[in-house]
Amino acid sequence: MCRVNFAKSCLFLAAISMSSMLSAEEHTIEQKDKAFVLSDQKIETFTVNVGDSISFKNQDPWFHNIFSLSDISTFDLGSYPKGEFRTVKFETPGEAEIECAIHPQMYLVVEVKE
Ligand SMILES: [Cu+2]
Repeated sequence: MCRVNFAKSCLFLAAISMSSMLSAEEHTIEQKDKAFVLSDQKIETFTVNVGDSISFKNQDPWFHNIFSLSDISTFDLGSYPKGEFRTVKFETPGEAEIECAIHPQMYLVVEVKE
């Protein structure tokens, strides 16, 4: 009986560690006061692992856009109002420069690690 329970716990622990290795993280960065903000702090760089995604959430009473012309990630997710967000998944290691077409002062470097 004890052995069966032991084997079950081992399987359980193995499943947990595998899922944590496989599951990519989902981060949220706010667009606030025309800046990229994390935990009420303005940030200019942010590091993620390959496979992670970032949701950019508009917290300002005006539209924001999100785009990147970087080698590792090229996209333009359009403009969106307060309360909405756009999600970007990073699948290539390197650096991505994230900008807002409406506010040129908004600039974030995402470092994607392998
Ligand atoms: Cu903006």
